[in-house]
Amino acid sequence: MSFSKDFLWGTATSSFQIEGAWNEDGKGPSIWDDLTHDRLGFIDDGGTGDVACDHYHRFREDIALMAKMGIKNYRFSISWPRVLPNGTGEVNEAGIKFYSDLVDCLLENGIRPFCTLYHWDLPRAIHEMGAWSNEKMVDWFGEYTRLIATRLGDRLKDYLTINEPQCIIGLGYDRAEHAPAVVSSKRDIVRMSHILMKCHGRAVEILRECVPGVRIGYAPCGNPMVPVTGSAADIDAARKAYFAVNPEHFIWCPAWFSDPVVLGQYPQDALKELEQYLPAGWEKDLALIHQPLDYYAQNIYTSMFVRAADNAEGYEIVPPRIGIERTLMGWTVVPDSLYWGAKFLTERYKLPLIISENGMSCPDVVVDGRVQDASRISFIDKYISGLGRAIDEGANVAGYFYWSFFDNFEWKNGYTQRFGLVHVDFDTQVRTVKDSCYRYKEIMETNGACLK
Ligand code: GCO
Repeated sequence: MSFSKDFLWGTATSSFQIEGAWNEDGKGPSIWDDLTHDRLGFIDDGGTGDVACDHYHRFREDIALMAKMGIKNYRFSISWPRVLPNGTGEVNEAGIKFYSDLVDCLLENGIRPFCTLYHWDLPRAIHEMGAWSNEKMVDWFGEYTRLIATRLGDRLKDYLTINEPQCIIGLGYDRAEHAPAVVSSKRDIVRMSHILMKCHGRAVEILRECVPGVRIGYAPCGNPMVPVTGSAADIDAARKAYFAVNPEHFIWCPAWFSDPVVLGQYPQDALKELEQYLPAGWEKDLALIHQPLDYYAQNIYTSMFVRAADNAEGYEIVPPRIGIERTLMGWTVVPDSLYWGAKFLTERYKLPLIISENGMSCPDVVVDGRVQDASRISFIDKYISGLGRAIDEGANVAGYFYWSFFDNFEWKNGYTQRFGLVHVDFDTQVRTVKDSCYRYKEIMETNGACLK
């Protein structure tokens, strides 16, 4: 399999899911602190981010372990309220020092840092001022970005602006399954999406202004559509289904959040129904939203199946076959997800693609000091092989980041889901390297050749 020699093999995490130290050294509260503390019964096991993996205190050991396991690229996120406790204004120097030390430590260990600016831990103060509903959000996000760029940009060159806008807006303000867990009108949701994309654009402008040699991406999600057969008709149907914007589920359609950012226009099928909700003068914002990017990142875990159909859409969704393998989350294991995702996304967006998350949760247990997670090994092997095939057939893929380096706080599911390559005992904070981590090390070291 022909992964290029500078292919970016890595792992990913996010601040709220691993750091803990939720109120230490001047950090301000985030909407996830508030949700997990205030809404009894909301999180499956009552978990909070108060301690999580205690990474704030253990980052040096954690990074040493990463280095030992052959990780060369690491995607983490910055907690906005840790560096700006009130969202804007006064800077928390201790928070900046934490991320500065983290970046130094990564570089000393030969690991290239990739920073996600926003992975969901919004400062409470910003929430109270209206967040994505308020046009001023663009300035607040800009101020935060400028702080990171000016303080860390001498060493930190790789940035992803916003993680999964679909989940931020769709789970946070529509389905109310994630913080701040409020239900909003369709009009508000459309406007929030638009402001969010402006925040992305503003961040890109500021990063380019402040960080020499910067490389920037954007990390939406969107499960690919996989054709049920290799026929040209089914492949066309899958492509169509993947990028169609259904006005009822528009939030979850990849084109809704990616076409404006990468192509500079809203998808036509979306505008028909949704233009009425966009703020007046939305067209002139497209210049800000549509900034040049160095790569397009996408988080991909599973897929839906599609075939050609004789109906108005020209396609239909086919249920997964009975008995299909599933992760502990219940997500179907579809090894061709990365194959089709890579093909369709590079074809449409024409940017080097980074798979910024991919992985599976399993009911892992430590037995005699070992975690034998054969199903995760099989998952990684098959998904990465699919990615390799897409590359062999011409897809421009720059990297792959396994989610996640270690078990962590899985949002509404608390600590009931284990996605890590490294097991964490949440009573003792003992880390145990899983068998899959050794396998991934081998894949990275051989640049995919061991998959043959
Ligand atoms: C997301 C996030 C991660 C999750 C991971 C597993 O996709 O929800 O980016 O924070 O933990 O995807 O669900």
